[in-house]
Amino acid sequence: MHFFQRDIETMPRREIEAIQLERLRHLVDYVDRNVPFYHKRLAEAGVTADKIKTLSDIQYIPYTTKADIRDTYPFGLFAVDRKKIVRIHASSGTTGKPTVVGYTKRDLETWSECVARLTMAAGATEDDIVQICFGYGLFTGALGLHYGLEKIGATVVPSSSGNTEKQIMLMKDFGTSALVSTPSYAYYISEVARDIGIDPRTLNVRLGLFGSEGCTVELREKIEQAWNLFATDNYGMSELMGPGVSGECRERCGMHFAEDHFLPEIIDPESGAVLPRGEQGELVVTTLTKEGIPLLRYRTKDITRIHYDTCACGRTHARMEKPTGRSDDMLKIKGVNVFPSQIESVLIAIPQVGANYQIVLGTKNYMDTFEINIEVTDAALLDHFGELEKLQKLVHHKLQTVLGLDAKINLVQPRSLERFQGKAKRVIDNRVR
Ligand code: DLL
Repeated sequence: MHFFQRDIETMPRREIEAIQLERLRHLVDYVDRNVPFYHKRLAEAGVTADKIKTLSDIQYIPYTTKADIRDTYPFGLFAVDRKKIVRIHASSGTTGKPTVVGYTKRDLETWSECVARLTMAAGATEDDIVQICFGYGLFTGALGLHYGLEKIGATVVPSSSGNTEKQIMLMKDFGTSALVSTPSYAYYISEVARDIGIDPRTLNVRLGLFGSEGCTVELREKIEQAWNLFATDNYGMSELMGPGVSGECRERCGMHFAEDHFLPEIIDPESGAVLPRGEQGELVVTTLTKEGIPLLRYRTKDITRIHYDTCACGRTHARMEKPTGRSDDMLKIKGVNVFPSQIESVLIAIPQVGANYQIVLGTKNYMDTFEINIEVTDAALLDHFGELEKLQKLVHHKLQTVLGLDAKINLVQPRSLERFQGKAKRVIDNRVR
């Protein structure tokens, strides 16, 4: 069993909790002094660092939401001078603007340590050649795994996503032994390999480091059989850091939190009340050590449960179950976060189409398909092929700019989509996982 930081990862619970308390108190003071938004929030709630005497006193601190990050776009929640920020990442927001996060040099160091821990817990070593098939860019997945894996001494192949046949060629030629991707892309690569006459089991890939989207036990088994590999899951989100928040060890009985850096809580998503240990609810996380954009009690919207007993691997850090869903309407399509409201605001700004639309998601070759049916405002348009094609291209382009995703656009007759008495059901999710 390999550990990246054995002493920390196997530390007795009361020591973990002592570190968390000390860091929490420091954090409250830090954001109070450095982030005007938190200064105001904490003052309104009457919270100061010396009021935090035990970990449960965290309950007096108000929650932070994605809307708070959006309202302070782009750098309003940063706690350091912009000069100290050495990297920016971003993920989708609920409106056209992304959710922006910034890292100091120390944040990048912590990030790679957290990722190093989870990759070693999953079984990666310096002997591995690891192909990273996440898209490199503002998305945290690729660069996050990249630096963590370099830290453990693995050989990193930053092949990015797409161009699947080339990915397979590199795997074969380089002897890639571990694969970083979404679970659905991992399965898709195996299908393409078969199509071009290569049995993926004959490739050398023995370990899967999957994350960024959910994966059922059934899909995991399919992937393992297709590749003859050991599949592990890891969880994270851009606002908290990216990957590195939690990850599975070889026991695969939950994803170990990096509890010295992240303090998790579970709350009732409706009432906001903190739930007793072991209950299922929305995950709320406080970043204990971040300098660039520290967050107090961030509502992740992911629904899960946390276990605190020591794992058979020896790690004492709490384990979170695979999220079963979300308490908001965010969709993960082809690994990209999409809010229906983003689509709506694009469509509303185009006069030739109405605000009536329907998002249809499906599965083809184990990958997501993404179509949007949109009513045009003037039926006459449907008889003019040239005009229709122009409009289709315009809608496609505008959505691509905002979402970073290709959607198949179907323009349909006015009033042809279903109408709803109550809350509109705009998403039809036929995906099989
Ligand atoms: O997906 C960070 C990441 C990259 C994690 C690579 C692991 C590997 P975001 O794009 O901000 O960040 O999306 C965060 O994705 O709130 C969950 O809803 C979902 N998610 C992430 N990991 C998992 C997972 C990255 N292992 C959102 N299982 C989160 C289920 C996941 N859902």
